[in-house]
Amino acid sequence: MREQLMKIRQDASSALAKADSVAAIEDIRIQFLGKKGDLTAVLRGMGGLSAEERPLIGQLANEVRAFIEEEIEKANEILKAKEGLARLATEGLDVTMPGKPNVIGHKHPLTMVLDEMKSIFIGMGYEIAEGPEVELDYYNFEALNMPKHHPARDTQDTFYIDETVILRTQTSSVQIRTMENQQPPIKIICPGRIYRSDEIDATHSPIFHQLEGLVVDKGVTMGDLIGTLKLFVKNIFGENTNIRLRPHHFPYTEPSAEVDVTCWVCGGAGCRVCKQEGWIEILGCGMVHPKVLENCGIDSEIYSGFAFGIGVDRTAMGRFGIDDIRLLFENDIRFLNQF
Ligand code: 2NL
Repeated sequence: MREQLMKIRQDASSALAKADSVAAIEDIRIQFLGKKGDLTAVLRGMGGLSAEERPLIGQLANEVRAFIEEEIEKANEILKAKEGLARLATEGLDVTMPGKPNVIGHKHPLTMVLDEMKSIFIGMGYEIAEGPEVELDYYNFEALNMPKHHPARDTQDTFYIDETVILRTQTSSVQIRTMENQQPPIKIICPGRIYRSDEIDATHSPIFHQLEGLVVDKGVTMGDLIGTLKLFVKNIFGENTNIRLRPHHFPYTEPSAEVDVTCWVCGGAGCRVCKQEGWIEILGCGMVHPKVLENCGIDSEIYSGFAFGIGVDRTAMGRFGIDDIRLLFENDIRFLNQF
């Protein structure tokens, strides 16, 4: 029996040395230590032993069990360590691999054109003024000579927060705020996002951008306005660009004009882009209405001023040959990467 036990000890030990999985180790445990295992079978035969021998064999059997249990634990640990090493070999971090390159973006075409416009006016001594997009009806309409029910409000239908608060339809509201707070000389541009309740199509978006300009001082004339606009268009569209003023009506300027520039595609000969006209409309302007000056506490007997509003989106579309305004707002990388 002693020999049988020593053989079980030896067999278990060599079987464990060859076991290469958790399942194999578990099979060995069942084979040697299980209820129907080899060790149990030996112990069953202990009934036939003498009273002296029984405790000795019993003790030996316990030692063999303890030894095998320990060996099983060791085998499991070795296996775990081996598995860890194997995982490291396949999943490990290769620090010599090149890193993922950062994709470097660039300015949105609208921002490019807007930055260019700003720097032209800054070069002429203008300051940049900014204000809220959620605006009081007063600053957007009333102060600009457009009282409630004025027909000109129809062309600038907007989004209403409530009776008195709206999304601004032009950045003139910023200019009104500036004139309220500051006596002339005033020489500012107001770039920014504006809103109109328009149906979306290739040339209309409910959100677009404007750059308005305002100069108020003693003796400011229409000649100053025209000179300023000429300098601006030559800078942004090229030295050969000219302008043409057509009489118009805005409630906030008197006189008012719409301004065309010579077509940037054909140079005035007539083409598809300018619809054979040779001219493209890009902005509106005029001399600030005396009533608007008075609304802001500026004496219209002493001061005069000019103002203009340029569509940034339309200018960007012209400059880059973009034929659908929606492309400017969809943020499709395939489109934006072209600029
Ligand atoms: C356009 C072009 C324009 C103005 C904006 C303005 C601002 C003040 C006073 C007087 Cl504070 N005018 N801005 C003037 C003329 C045209 O925008 O096509 N607007 C519908």
